[in-house]
Amino acid sequence: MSNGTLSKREVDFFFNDGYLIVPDLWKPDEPELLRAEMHAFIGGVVEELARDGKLTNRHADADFDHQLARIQADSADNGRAIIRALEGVAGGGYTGQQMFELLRHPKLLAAIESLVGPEIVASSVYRIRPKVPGKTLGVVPWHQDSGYFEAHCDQHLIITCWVPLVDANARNGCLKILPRVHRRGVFEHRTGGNAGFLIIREEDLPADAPEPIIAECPRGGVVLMTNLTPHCSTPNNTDIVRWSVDLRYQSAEAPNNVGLWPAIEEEASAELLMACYPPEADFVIQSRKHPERVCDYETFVNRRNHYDAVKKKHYPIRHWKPVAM
Ligand SMILES: O=C(O)CCC(=O)C(=O)O
Repeated sequence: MSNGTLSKREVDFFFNDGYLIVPDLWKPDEPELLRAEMHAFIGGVVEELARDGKLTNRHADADFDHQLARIQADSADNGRAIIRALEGVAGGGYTGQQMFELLRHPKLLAAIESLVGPEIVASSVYRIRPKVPGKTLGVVPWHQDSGYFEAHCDQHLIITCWVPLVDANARNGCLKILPRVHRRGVFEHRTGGNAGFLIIREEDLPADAPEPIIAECPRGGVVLMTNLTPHCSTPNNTDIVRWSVDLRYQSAEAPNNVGLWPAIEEEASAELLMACYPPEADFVIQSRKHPERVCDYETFVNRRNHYDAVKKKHYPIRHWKPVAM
C-alpha cells in the first residue's frame, strides 16, 4: 500500500478532469477509529434524550451504520437532535480527537501535497454528513464549493476530500460529479436549494458538459475535487446511514485566516475577510518551512470554538439570487 503520494498519472487526471477517486488510500478498516468515536458520541446524545424522556428504544445493539437510521425511523425529532449535536450549528461542529487525526492523516496529507505542495493549510470548513435512509435532508443539489467561498478565492485551488465512512454507492447516495468543466469559472448559484443548500439549476450548468460521474467510493478511499468542480449527491435508498466527512485543504499561499483570533464582538475586519471562508478558522496542518506553526489538537479545538463564538456575526460571503427568480 502506498504512502498516499499520488502518481503523475493521478495528478494529471485530477487537474484534467477536476476530480480523482483514490479507492484504497487506507485499509478499509482504518476509518474505524473515527467511526467508533462518533458512535460513542451518539451514544452520549442518546443517553441525554433518554434521560429527558424523549426516547425509549436506544437501539444500543445497532452498529454505527444502523443506530441513527433506526432512531430516526422511530422519531424524526430524535434523529435531528443527534445530527444537530454532531454537526453543531453551522455544520462542522464535531471536534473529536479522531476527526483531527483524520485531518492530519499522513496519507491524506501526502495526497494533498501532491496537488498543492508541502505547505498546507486545512480549513474548518469540514462537514460530517450522516445521510439517513429515505430522507431528502442530506441530498445536496448541484454546486461548486466556490459558490460558498469568497470570490477572491476563485483563482486558488482548494481541495475537497470527500471521505466515505461506509462503502458509498449509487444506492446509498454517493456523489455525482461533472467532470472537465472546472476551468470555466463559477457558475450561477441560487439560494434556497434542497435543505437550504445553494443550487446550480440544470439550465445554469454548461449544456455541453460531459455526462456526470457516479462517484462510488469504498470505505478506505477518498474522492478529491477542486473548488470549481460541480457536484451533487443523491438520495439514500438503503437501510444504513451513508456516513461521510468532507475536508478542505489549500496551499498556505492561498488566502487564509491562520493566526487570526478575531475579537468576539468585533465587526469582521478586512484582514479576516481575506480568508476564503471567513466564518471558520483555518490552521496550518503541514509545514516544512515552519514546523513550529503546525496546529496541535488543543489549538485546533480552541480555534474552532473561538470562531464558533465569533461567526454568529455577519460575514457576507456571496450574494446569490433565490432559486425562484
Ligand atoms: O456528502 C454529500 O452528500 C455532499 C457533499 C458535498 O456536497 C461537498 O462535500 O461539497
